[in-house]
Amino acid sequence: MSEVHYRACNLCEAICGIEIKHAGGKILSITGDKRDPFSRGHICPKALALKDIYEDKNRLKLPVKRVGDEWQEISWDEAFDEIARRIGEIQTKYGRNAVAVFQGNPSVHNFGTLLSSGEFLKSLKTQNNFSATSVDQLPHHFAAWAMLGHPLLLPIPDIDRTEYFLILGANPLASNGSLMTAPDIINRLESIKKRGGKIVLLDPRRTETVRVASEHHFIKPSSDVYFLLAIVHTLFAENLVNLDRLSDLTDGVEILREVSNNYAPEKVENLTGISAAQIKQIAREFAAAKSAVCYGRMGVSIQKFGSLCQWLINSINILTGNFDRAGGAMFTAPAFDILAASKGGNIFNRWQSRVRHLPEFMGELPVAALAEEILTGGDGQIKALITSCGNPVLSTPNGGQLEKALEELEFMVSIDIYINETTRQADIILPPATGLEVSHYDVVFNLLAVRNTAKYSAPLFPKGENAKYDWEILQTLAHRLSGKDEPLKLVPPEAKLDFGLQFGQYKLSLEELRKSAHGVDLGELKPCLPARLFTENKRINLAPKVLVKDLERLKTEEIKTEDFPFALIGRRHLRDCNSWLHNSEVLVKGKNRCTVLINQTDAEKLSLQNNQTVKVSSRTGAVEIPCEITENIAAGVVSIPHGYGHARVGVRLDTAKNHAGVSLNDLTDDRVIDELTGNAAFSNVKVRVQAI
Ligand SMILES: Nc1nc2c(c(=O)[nH]1)N[C@H]1C(S)=C(S)[C@@H](COP(=O)(O)OP(=O)(O)OC[C@H]3O[C@@H](n4cnc5c(=O)[nH]c(N)nc54)[C@H](O)[C@@H]3O)O[C@H]1N2
Ligand SMILES: Nc1nc2c(c(=O)[nH]1)N[C@H]1C(S)=C(S)[C@@H](COP(=O)(O)OP(=O)(O)OC[C@H]3O[C@@H](n4cnc5c(=O)[nH]c(N)nc54)[C@H](O)[C@@H]3O)O[C@H]1N2
Ligand code: SF4
Ligand SMILES: [Mo]
Repeated sequence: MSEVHYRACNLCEAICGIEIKHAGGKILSITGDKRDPFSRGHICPKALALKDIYEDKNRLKLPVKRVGDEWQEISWDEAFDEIARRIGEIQTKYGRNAVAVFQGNPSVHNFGTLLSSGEFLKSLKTQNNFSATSVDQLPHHFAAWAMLGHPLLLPIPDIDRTEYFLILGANPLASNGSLMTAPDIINRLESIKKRGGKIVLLDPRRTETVRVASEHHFIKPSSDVYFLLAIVHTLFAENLVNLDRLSDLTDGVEILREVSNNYAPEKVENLTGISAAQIKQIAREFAAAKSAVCYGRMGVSIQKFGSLCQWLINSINILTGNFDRAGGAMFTAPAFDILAASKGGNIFNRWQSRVRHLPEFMGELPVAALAEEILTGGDGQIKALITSCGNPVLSTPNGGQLEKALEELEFMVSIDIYINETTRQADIILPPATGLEVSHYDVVFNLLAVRNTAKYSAPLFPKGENAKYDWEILQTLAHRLSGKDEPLKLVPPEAKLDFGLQFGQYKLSLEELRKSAHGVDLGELKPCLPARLFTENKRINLAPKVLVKDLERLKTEEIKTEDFPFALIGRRHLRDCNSWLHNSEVLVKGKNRCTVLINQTDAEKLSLQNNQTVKVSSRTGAVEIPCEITENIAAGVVSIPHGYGHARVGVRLDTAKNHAGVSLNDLTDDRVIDELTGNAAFSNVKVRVQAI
């Protein structure tokens, strides 16, 4: 007799409802849950990987310790004892900051991890705290903090009601949406056009999302800031500015007029590759639409001017009255509100990285500084590293350098399910229970969703005998590291969740959510400003000094060199999930996806044949990779997906090794960053392409 289990898929931000048929501990099928009010039955192929992760023979089940080239299973107690002792010794000898932490992407897809990591960090008291945030969405947080007073108060495009959706540097048809939790994104986007609206997309590549767009414009990599300034310029020049309800709440409109003064569309057409006429038309249509929203994701976040871009995107929404209004950029009202107990205040540049003086933000330093902090001797040098849910060798700029740096560490611990490109260098790996063995409530992505919903999923399968959850590992480490005498008291995340739900605005409880296996709908996004602002004066700051000043950097932008004539960008594929799902056979089968895309004209100039192996080199490294000649990428631009490069010695990922590919981040540059925040600038890496 088979049974049915309902839960949310936690592999990406879309949190789709899934229906799992199972019998005797075996999964029979995974399909979309049609009764999930948010995802309405939609899933993507990645959901099937939940089965593969559960059954994966490479997945670690017990702590392992590296002895020479061998891994030995050890008990949890032994592992915790040794970690506490070694970390303690290193911090005593070299100081608190000698121990660094890197937390990766799956941390935010697991509420237990998320709600326990603060306690863990506190026990270490290190300023060398890093995460995937600084290779991703840091500029979004920065702009939200500078303008609205809180880094997590992120404006979400209300795509279910908008009439005009202007997208820069996002590919939701592959990524399923980001900082915009919107399951079934394809139908949500199609609906915009069905109701007479328009979708305009700016991307240096003709992506999967072009299929649903009304218009696509090739934009030169990293030139979005000029495009956005020209839109702002046009709004002022043509009297299209109308803040509507927010005009009494907003400061700095005149400053924005002034700073955009120099950026008439005619001045930026060569820089951006988009004609002045097109820029003006987009500005006019945007302002004239009944509702409109501008949204920019990875492509504009991971560039030299990422923070300026996110600021200007918010500004365009505000200047046209499309902020905190249906169909514009809006804010959620989550049932478990992590913002409820938080305050505003300064969270920027309270300390700096030792070597390059990169600024702290939200208690973190930019991960572009991690390798040099390990490699550069002197007081405050990093001697030990703890990674959790992360694979920075494949995910951070100049990963090859970090890989070498890890060899210099005196001690390294990884909390991870695999021996992969990063964790293979650890001394001890602590493997948590994961996926279908874990309960789920989305604390983060309900905050970033296009609709308010809530859903709790219990584990489908019990965790293995002797297994521990991530939160148990983090809380135990925190307890041991803090050296307190009182006995360890583990607090399950459910306790915190239940408390937060009951004190939340819907007065829900965990018990109620347990009864609603498909999740509960809490309605569309509602206007909430100024109440939800965190600025001291409860006003929107349209022209934060720190961002206005950063415009000065535009004048000193470097030009491309003859040595490295191509601009390298990344890409995501529907069946990839950053670096860690290539061990799933269903996801990796088919055509090789780790190729470099190159435009037809460029290929002709270099006399390349399709599928020929080429050498791509940059300041930091070189890779050999098959080329894919296409008209779907702008001339002068090439693209490689990130998250590959599994052929390294010692990696224990049997399936991934057969689809190894090369790592994009062996080419990206830790020195090329958004200098304001230190966020990695992965877009527009200067490279050379040669036939071999
Ligand atoms: N060039 C370039 N680089 C990029 C990007 C890009 O677009 N271009 N994208 C960036 C972005 S947006 C991100 S978010 C980062 C991601 O970068 P990371 O977070 O560093 O890398 P992931 O590939 O997500 O690796 C996740 C790790 O968590 C482990 N893991 C999976 N499930 C669990 C679990 O339940 N518990 C624990 N403890 N571990 C688990 C996996 O085995 C893997 O080691 O990559 C960034 N890097
Ligand atoms: N299938 C799949 N889904 C995922 C992930 C995955 O690895 N695979 N990762 C998840 C994660 S961690 C994240 S953060 C999200 C990211 O979600 P998205 O941001 O939607 O995904 P990307 O594919 O990185 O889209 C970035 C787009 O920016 C374009 N681009 C590059 N440079 C520029 C530029 O200078 N200007 C402009 N305008 N565009 C540029 C690229 O061509 C690309 O199409 O996806 C999530 N979902
Ligand atoms: S879109 Fe994301 S949440 Fe939905 S099934 Fe795919 S991976 Fe899971
Ligand atoms: Mo990400």
